[in-house]
Amino acid sequence: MTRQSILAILLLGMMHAPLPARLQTGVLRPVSFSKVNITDAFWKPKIDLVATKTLDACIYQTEVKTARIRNFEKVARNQGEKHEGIFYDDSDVFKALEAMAYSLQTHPSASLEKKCDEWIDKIAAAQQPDGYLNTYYTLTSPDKRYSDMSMHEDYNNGHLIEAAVAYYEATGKRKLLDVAVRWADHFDRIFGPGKRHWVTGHQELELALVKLYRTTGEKRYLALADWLLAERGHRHADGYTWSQWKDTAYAQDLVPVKQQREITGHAVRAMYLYTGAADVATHTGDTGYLHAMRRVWEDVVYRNMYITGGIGSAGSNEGFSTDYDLPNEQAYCETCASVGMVFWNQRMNALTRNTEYIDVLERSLYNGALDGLSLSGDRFFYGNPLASRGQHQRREWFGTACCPSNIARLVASLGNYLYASDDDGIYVNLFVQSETQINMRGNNVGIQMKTTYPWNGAMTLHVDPAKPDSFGIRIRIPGWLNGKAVPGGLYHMNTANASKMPVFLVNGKPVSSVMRDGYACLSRKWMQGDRLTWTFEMPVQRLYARDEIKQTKGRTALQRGPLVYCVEGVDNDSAAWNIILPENVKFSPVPHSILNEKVMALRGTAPVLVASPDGISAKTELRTVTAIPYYAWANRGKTEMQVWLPTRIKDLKINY
Ligand code: FUB
Ligand code: ZN
Repeated sequence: MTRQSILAILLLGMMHAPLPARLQTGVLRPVSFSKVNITDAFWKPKIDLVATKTLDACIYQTEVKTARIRNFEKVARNQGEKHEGIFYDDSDVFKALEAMAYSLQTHPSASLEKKCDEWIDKIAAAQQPDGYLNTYYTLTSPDKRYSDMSMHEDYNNGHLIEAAVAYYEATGKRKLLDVAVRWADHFDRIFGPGKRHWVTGHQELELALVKLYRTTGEKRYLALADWLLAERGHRHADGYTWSQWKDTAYAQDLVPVKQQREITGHAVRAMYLYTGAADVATHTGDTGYLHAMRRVWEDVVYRNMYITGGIGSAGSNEGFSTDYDLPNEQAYCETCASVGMVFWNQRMNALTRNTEYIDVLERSLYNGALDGLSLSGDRFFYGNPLASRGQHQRREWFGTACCPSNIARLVASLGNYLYASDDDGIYVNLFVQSETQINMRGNNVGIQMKTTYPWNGAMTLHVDPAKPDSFGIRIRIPGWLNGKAVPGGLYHMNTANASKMPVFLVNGKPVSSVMRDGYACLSRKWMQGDRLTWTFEMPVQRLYARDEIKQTKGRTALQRGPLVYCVEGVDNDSAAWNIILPENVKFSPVPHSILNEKVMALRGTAPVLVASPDGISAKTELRTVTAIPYYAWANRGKTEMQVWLPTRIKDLKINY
């Protein structure tokens, strides 16, 4: 029996599971970004910016301003020099390398490749004869290796593996891959069934090992990833100092992964864990992970996610607190956590073919994650609050610098998230102007998407099979189009009951489609040069939150297409906390510039609380209010900002 058919049987066995998705055989195959040429007016400049600015910033910080690269040099010199920085700083080197590798595929650059090779030589020189690699322990206390599961030795090298795979794919050069393989083999010799337990204090290695398995074909890596997942929830970490958190929920070690029902603890750890579990399930067909992940996903999306797709409201654990506790000004919403949402939701979509996951992915991508990167490309947000009195500012770097290279690698590899395929058809998940070729059962199909999304919903998809062929094109119908802000209804839209299904035209003639799990499926014999067109209406939508979220009570937010909006003082007479949006205030899209970024702002006339000339009382006065896409705030100096605005004067609270 083939792996495919085993997976088919396992998945069919889940037909009675409480999963809304229709489970089918196999999993979707996302089209790799290396096969997608993005020409999009929104994303292409951002991908270019990462190549020209963000990576330079990462390189400068990694090798000049901080000792991250110097630590590797010190290990290689072996002169008893001191480690500088934090024990997980190696991971930032690897994550930057991964982003550089992705960028090399879309922006070949001899100097960038030379820089990568230089770093790789230094990394390789720091690897110990037995394969061990970690600058902190090697310089500080080599005798304490693997004595504390919270110390990120495996997390760091998970990022090594991801970088190695990316660089090998970009250049065909094996040196870093060989380092990664040596480390993985070394780890595999020590940990595993019948060997030592390892309950990582920061998940990441699991998903990395699946990548290593895919690249090398070595099944041991997949088995090791599966074993690492199975280690959780059995108190194997007792006696190890990683229980510094005491609360084992922090690193999702409270119960075995397959029994998990609730989201707990540190948000980035959780996202990497579930991404790894989905990757393992993709290859093993283990439905236990899928069931658990659906339950946990519902807990995230139905009760614990911001309207921006950001997650992890509390700074104390960089993660989740209690259900519906979603403060705005104090929102933690780490950039890495939104990046993790993109990773995890893509895998869930591939496993289930359900667009709910892409709706969430799109929300996190365009809002919570993209907000982490400045319009200049060289300033970053670590946390992404939904309200500010002007105290927040993007920064050049951070002591814990996980976010800059994370957003860089996501944007550099954006093409990964647009298209997917299976044996029956092609899936269009995100709407980004681009071209690709997809192999449909041996027939090469050229795909070209034309759009100015997210500003406008008009779409043209050129479908160009090498030979006329029957297959499906499945277009994701975004949830927001039909007034469904988020799956589960944590937020709802004023257009909740309106159905805005677009009319699909092939070569100008209407064609019928069938809705399945959020996709409009168009099955037909596609001919060379076929042109599929449709338009998503993009009204300005008002959003409201469930009453359980006390911080958004009596408030409303604005969204258009996939973009969540905010009001920023710089566009509104220096203030954003005095604006009221009663139901009757209408907003219209207007072209607007934020530095060099051309956006559609939303403009309306709304009551604004202003002080009387006597300075004692205040009154409302109607003023023009401008809202901008949330991702673009905090690029023009320190200024007030709010995503959620009160609908009545009594809700103009100072604290929320
Ligand atoms: O622990 C490494 C990284 O630092 C985590 O992923 C981030 O959340 C930050 O805590
Ligand atoms: Zn981070």
